[in-house]
Amino acid sequence: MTKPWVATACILCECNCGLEVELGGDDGRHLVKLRGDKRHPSSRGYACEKPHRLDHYQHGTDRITCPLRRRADGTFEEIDWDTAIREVAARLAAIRAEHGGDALFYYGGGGQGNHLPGAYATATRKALDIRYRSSALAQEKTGEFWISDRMMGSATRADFEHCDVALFLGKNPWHSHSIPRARVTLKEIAHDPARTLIVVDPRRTETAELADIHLAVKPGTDVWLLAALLAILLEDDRVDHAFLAQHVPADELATVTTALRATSIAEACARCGLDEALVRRTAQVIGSARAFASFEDLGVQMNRDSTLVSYLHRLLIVLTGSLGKPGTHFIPSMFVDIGNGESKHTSPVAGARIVGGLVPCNVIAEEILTDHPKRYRGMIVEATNPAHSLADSKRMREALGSLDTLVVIDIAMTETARLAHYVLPASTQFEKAEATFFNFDFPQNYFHLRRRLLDPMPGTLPEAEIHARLCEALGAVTDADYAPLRAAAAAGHAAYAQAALALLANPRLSGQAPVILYRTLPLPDDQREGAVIFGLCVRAAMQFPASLARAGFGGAPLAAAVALFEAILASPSGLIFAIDEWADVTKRLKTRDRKIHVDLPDLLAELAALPARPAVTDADYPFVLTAGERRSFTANTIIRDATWRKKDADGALRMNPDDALALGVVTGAHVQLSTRRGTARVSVEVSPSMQRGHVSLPNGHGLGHPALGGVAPNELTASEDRDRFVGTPWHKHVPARIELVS
Ligand SMILES: Nc1nc2c(c(=O)[nH]1)N[C@H]1C(S)=C(S)[C@@H](COP(=O)(O)OP(=O)(O)OC[C@H]3O[C@@H](n4cnc5c(=O)[nH]c(N)nc54)[C@H](O)[C@@H]3O)O[C@H]1N2
Ligand SMILES: Nc1nc2c(c(=O)[nH]1)N[C@H]1C(S)=C(S)[C@@H](COP(=O)(O)OP(=O)(O)OC[C@H]3O[C@@H](n4cnc5c(=O)[nH]c(N)nc54)[C@H](O)[C@@H]3O)O[C@H]1N2
Ligand code: SF4
Ligand SMILES: [Mo]
Repeated sequence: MTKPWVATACILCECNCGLEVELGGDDGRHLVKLRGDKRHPSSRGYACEKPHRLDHYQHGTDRITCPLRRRADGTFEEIDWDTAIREVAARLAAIRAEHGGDALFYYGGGGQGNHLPGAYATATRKALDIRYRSSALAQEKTGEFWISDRMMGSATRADFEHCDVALFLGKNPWHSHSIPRARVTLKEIAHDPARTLIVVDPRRTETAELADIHLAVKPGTDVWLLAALLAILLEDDRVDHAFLAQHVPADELATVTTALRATSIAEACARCGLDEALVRRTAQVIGSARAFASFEDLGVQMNRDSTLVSYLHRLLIVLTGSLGKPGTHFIPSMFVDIGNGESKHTSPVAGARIVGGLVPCNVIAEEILTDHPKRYRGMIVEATNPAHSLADSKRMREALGSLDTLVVIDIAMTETARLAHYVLPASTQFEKAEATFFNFDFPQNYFHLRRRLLDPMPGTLPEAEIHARLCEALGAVTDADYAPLRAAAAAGHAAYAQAALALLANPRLSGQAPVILYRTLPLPDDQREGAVIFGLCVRAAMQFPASLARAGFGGAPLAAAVALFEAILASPSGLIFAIDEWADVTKRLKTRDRKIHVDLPDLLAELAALPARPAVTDADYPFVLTAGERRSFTANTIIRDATWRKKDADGALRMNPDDALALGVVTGAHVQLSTRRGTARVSVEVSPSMQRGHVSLPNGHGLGHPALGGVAPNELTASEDRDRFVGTPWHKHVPARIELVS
């Protein structure tokens, strides 16, 4: 029995490309055929090779279908939902009663395509007075966000479709995507003689193969390349004076210019292993671009000097005036500000800088494994697998295992769930309404509320329901609180909106808004979990009225919000919710004086100290391991079943041919790979794409019990190997040793 094509989205990377699915199989619950959805406003029919095997997610291994409670001997017993909710609420409330909400920690909230759980979890956090939290963003993007916030008051994204010069810094979008329709856009830039594609990557990646200029830096030395590029731009006077005069305070510009000119260009090029003439040509191309778009990602953000690199990269954008013009950088209208880089607090035990409300992932274990009175004692982990994905799995396991109470909300029995006191089984992303908040398009931005394709697997619940039950069990919200809105709902969305605004003005209830909306807003079953979006529509209508109006949602804020919400419900493939104007980008700078602040003294001091710093070398660990590369069939740990991979099932260690020859190994041979933190047996893939001395392992492998398919990369990483400003890990630069196995 087959059904007609239905609209949904891919959940394997942050692009969330629109898909159409044909359901079938014996029970009608299999994702039998998938294709790109032409009606999706962002992906417009595009899809890569991965979603065709999405049924491996829906029918994944290790699926859990009953709440589990850990017994004293470490095994699990099945319990009913009422018991699970009651006991979880009681145990977390007891920790709060004794030690305060600061002793509870929330981690996660969503992966690549499922961000509604995080929105509902805000109610649970509020109900438990949880202040400290984090997510995977705090092991990748917080450096960039912090720098962007200090310089511009906001994070930016770039318009690769319309640029003439594109720069990818430590990023391989051919495989990792992160920009809409990545392969189409990359090929367009590469094949147009008037446009230039620049890739900075030690490896000759698939993207680098397409590039006009591939800068194969020595691993971990991007900071030198950026310093050189900036110094050359200034020397050649290829900066955008008009832009700078308008947006950058003159005294700050003078300070920064002086600091950047101090770099010895020849020395910097030597340090990053590049020919000075090539670097000069690159600076010239960037400096004379009509529209320069750039993207830094994990190759630099999970590497040495990551925050300094983010700063220098941002200076490159600012000095070339690459903001607020088509083909350059922009600040999108967003439902949820994903790029928040504010930093006002530090973590309670390690004193680590909290950026955008997120405690650095690399200090979480430290915040638990201590007898410090402010340590975290209870934790909720939702839609993420920190025992596998965060640095130093051994230490992470020890930390998670030592908590008084660990609650995991996941669809599968993950490495983290195995350490939990309670495991709450969630419905998959095709068994509930879902959405992504990774909507970064410009000037037209989109939103897509995906409808439920399948009924929840019996025994599982969508997170919205889990959080509602937890908040009710905690007494944060009651049936009596719902009554006025249930009454108003009968009179339609406009009356409901009025009543909701009045009710949520009550400070006791405002924090419960997601749960209250979920419990009182009548929605079709296949969109129920979309209730929280109603609140976000109201916020967007207040924040971006002109952008919404241009997309057809004008008028008084409440009326605009209702119209937008109804349009979202009526658009199964997503819709354009905001239309912006390039001229408004610089008006969105959220610094107090709306200027761009380039003078960051702490980072300039770091830059000045570079030349005196010796290069990192370690005779015992002569290789640099990139632990966690994106490849054709990797998707973080979203699919736990290794058989979904059509290629590279055991996640080979890539190695340069000369290194392989020196070691006497060939493709398929096994070697022992050791770091200061761990050892693994890996198979080798000899690859001319690698530099000598540089080896790489894929991300997301080594799942399951016993591990299937490859090495879990974080068995090899250490939590203290991290950036000194924001604590992001150095996963792309792990000193390693390789030995033969008999
Ligand atoms: N197929 C696939 N796509 C994904 C994901 C996935 O798991 N699989 N995950 C998604 C997620 S969560 C993210 S955050 C993004 C990440 O996307 P990317 O950052 O593009 O992913 P990576 O492959 O981890 O790292 C990018 C590049 O960094 C390079 N690199 C290593 N060392 C250095 C260095 O010293 N300098 C420079 N300049 N480069 C270096 C590597 O060779 C690699 O090509 O991908 C997303 N897309
Ligand atoms: N060494 C090394 N480590 C890395 C990286 C690296 O490059 N190198 N990359 C890092 C990066 S950039 C990222 S973003 C992280 C990602 O790592 P994590 O933050 O751990 O995220 P995912 O792998 O996406 O985890 C998804 C989890 O959500 C569960 N899940 C799927 N659907 C649902 C659902 O609908 N509801 C619920 N409740 N759960 C669901 C899955 O079963 C899985 O356990 O990994 C990081 N770890
Ligand atoms: S680019 Fe990302 S979201 Fe789009 S189809 Fe590929 S994996 Fe899925
Ligand atoms: Mo990520």
